[in-house]
Amino acid sequence: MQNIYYMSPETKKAYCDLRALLEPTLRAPGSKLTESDIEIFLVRLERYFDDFYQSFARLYRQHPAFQSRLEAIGQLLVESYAGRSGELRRLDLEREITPDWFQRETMIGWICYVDLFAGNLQGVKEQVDYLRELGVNYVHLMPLLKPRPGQNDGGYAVEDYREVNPQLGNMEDLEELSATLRSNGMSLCIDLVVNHTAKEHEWAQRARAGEQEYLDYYFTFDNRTVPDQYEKTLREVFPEFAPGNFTYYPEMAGTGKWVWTTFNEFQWDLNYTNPAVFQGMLGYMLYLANRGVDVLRLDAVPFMWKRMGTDCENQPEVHDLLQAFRALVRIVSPSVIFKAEAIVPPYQLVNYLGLGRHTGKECEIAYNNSLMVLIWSALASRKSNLITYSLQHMPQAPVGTTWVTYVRLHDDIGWAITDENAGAVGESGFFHRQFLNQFYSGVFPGSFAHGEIFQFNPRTLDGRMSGTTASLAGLESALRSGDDHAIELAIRRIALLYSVIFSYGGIPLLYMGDEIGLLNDSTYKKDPVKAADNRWMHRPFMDWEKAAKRHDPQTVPGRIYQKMLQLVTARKRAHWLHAAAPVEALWCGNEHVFAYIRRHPTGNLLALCNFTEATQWINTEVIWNNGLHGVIRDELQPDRSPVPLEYNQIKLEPYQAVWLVGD
Ligand code: OTU
Repeated sequence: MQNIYYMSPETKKAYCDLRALLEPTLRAPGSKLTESDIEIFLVRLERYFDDFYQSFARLYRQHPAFQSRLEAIGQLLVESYAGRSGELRRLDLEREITPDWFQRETMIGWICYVDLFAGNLQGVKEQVDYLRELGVNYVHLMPLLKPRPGQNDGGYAVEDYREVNPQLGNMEDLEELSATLRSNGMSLCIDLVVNHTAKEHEWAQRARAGEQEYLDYYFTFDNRTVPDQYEKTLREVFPEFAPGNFTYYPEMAGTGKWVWTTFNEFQWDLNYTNPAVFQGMLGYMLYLANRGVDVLRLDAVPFMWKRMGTDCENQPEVHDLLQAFRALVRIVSPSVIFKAEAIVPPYQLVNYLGLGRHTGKECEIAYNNSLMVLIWSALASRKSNLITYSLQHMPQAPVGTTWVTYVRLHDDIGWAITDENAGAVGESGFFHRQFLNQFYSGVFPGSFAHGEIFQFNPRTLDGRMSGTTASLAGLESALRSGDDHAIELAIRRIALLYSVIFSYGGIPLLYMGDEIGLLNDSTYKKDPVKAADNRWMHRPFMDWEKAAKRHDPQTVPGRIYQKMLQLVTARKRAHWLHAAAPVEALWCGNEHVFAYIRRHPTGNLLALCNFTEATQWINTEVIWNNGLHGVIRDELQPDRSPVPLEYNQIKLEPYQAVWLVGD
């Protein structure tokens, strides 16, 4: 032992015991591992053991199977390490010496559904040139593991984690695609649904058949007594199509059981108080890592631990689960990173990047849903007060982590604006959220938006929003009216929102079709599997006819596409946008302009964003007071020409964004 890493006596003993147990397996006759492979494994085991053990023991020390699970997990690590390809092991080493690979300003993300974009995995491979042209180097393919038949919540109800959805291809296709992406400098992100399985998953089927071992994989109850107690403090994620959080199965285990189903009836919440569930999910993680997946998007992580009397979200144990998983996957495949899907209030969100005793030990990246909600809020209200105040009061992403920033995704927009933040800028949180729903569903007088409310809850009057970026930003109504000015404004709004997520900090995600302004798609209503869920309106098929116009600046898709390329080019050369440069939202003296600064040792970058359809002026003090000097240039302009500062004012055209830097 190198004595670099501190371990308590208990941990050290557990480490030495496990190591002694694993060494013979590592060196077993027939093992493909060379002496140097084994050394690398053992160095990593030593490095990450404490991270793992602290959390694992906290969660399971009292469990009768604690020791046997610990040993089985050790064996699983060795087996997975031995099964990792030479190419992936090389990538592990490369990323170990470049741990900021996902924090770099060159990162550009892309998300799509395999079938909607290109039919199947083979089709995606054939479209790699399209992604290259856009400058993409991080590709998130929406759920592609084998889902249950029929309704499957867009693939978030997985029947088999070791199989690909047969409609999209098979595991070999996925491995081939990941290799193709890798050779093009692109990483692959896929969804791993960690909170629940489909009720058709093998574990669930065996639970339904009454096998006690598998009943313990889920939360099952004989009657409503305990579920009713939990329900008192639980929220409903899908109040319209899946009210309540428990489902009754009359035939189950012979007697009938209530099962915990936070989401749809067919999505069964896993019971992580059982270490067998932990080990099972770890097996899936390592399996997928070895197929060449670079980023695991951990779906619905906040719900992974339940505690009576709480909303059963964001419980402290969730962070121990993530830390334990994180450490183990780092031992086998350190090139793989975790993305937390936690759509929770800002003060909870940062925890998923690891705070306090979890610092540096949890997810590397997490969705910044606060930023997403706030840009849409600013666009509707034409005011920067709420976004500025809220972001100022949101903690920075900790060192070594970063956000995933986005304008739109496959989900609805939930108006995660806290009453405290709204109150601080003189708004009522409740009424502002109501306003946003009215605005984006097009009901509010003068609204440019075309969206629909998702999951209206008559009890709380809460509702969320569906619609594509372009439709919510006014392109759909502008095209219908044929008004050129309105079309121009809508295009500028799209570019404005994307300019924020390209520069605020984190990996910007381009949602498929936003680069050519795809509008809401109503064809989902004809598909019985999708019809009830209006989130499909913003999950359109790729429109290759529109895409064919992307190089023609006379067309609407061409105008949007050129602006996207401009953002991509500007971001990739802007070293200020590396995630290590802290970001700070600023007051700039004009309440219609959202301002933020990226602080970099070589000088700062100041972004100014006009959230209105009118010209805005800002006093140049904001430039000089924030560490910019000399000739001021706009990094967003292809020629970076000096910005005229007439009468000590900076002029912003309608919906214009600038990224200012000094000499
Ligand atoms: C996720 O979203 C997925 O993104 C959804 O598409 C799925 O339907 C869902 O999980 C179930 O698998 O509530 O409205 O804090 O907000 O997990 C979307 C996390 C959701 C949840 C999030 C969930």
